[in-house]
Amino acid sequence: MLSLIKNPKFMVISLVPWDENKQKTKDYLNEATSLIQTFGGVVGLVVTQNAARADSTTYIGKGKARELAQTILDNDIDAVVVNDNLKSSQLFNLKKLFQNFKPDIQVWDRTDLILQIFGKNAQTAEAKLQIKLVDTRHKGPELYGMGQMMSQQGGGIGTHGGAGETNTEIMRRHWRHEIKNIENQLEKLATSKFHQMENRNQTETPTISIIGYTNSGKTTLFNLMSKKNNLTKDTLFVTLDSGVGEIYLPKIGRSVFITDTIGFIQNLPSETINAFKSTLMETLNADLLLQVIDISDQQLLDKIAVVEKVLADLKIDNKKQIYVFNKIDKPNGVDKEELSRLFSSFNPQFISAINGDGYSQLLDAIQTVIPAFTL
Ligand SMILES: Nc1nc2c(ncn2[C@@H]2O[C@H](COP(=O)(O)OP(=O)(O)O)[C@@H](O)[C@H]2O)c(=O)[nH]1
Ligand SMILES: [Mg+2]
Repeated sequence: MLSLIKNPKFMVISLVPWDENKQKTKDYLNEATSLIQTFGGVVGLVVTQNAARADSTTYIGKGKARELAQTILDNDIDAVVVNDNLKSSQLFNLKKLFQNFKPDIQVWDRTDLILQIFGKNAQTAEAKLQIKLVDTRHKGPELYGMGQMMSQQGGGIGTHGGAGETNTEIMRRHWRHEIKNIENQLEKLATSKFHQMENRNQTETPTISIIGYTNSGKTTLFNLMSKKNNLTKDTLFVTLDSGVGEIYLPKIGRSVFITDTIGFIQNLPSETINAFKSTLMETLNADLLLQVIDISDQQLLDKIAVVEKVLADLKIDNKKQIYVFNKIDKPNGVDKEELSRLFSSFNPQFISAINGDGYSQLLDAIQTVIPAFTL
């Protein structure tokens, strides 16, 4: 299994439609890189393919796929991420083609990558089941395709598909049964989970969770705060096992725990939203949320709205929050005065997690919030 390999090396494949603007493509690729790093992998190679539309059978076209299969071998790639949501037949065909060259190659689309990240972070039975449910649904048509293949092979000797149809039916039935089974287990778990979080002992060490979109700088801020500066941006094996730190706050004379979280993801595939919520939920048993926002991101208002919506859905929108506008060292940021005015009730802070600007003000802000809800 891939998660056992240290620093698995990834190839990212991205299809660039002719009419797509360059910045959008770049953002999407940056996000893929960030996601792969969150998984614990290294991006070894990025391949972009200009095409008007995706190939219906292999997504990138058979010729290109053969060429890339050789590239995979030459560069010792462990896993391929196609940075899009593919039809499961496209993914299946591409995987088969690559596996002819390298049998143990992993081939994921964007949904698979996201599920793999959730899978690494999920602790509770509920989150694990939610992930399994999406994964099973996502793979279903592929299993079904295998059934069809077997039916073609099995039905070859004058049986006109008799035995084969049975195979297909067995596969489908198994798939449906599996989904029903997971749904039943989830139903059993669904009771009172939201209330478990509320009974926190106020005398415990307070916890701060860093939330926000992928690539906003959560991990960079986490490293700055917890002084785990050995995890620089070049250290690519940043696992979330190391995602809990402790800092001492001198003005209030106490320590707090700080946790990094899986980030929000742009265009999260809709079928993964429950799995995401359930995985995120586990990390949000905190006294204070720091919402990190990339100030150079022109879509930042939309992204804040998505985060707030998810917090409201999870019924944790009553938590104390500080909005941390990050990357103020970048020249093209959104206007600070405007943001201060818009979000005055969220104690907005402006920092550069990379060079430390604004960090002491952020610490001051944290220390004015923390005592407000301890005994
Ligand atoms: N210019 C600039 N880049 C930053 C800053 N903070 C983070 N980054 C970069 O943004 C990218 C994503 O950072 P990361 O901490 O991994 O984001 P995460 O996905 O939210 O954990 C990395 O390339 C960082 O080096 C900052 O304050 N200024
Ligand atoms: Mg991160």
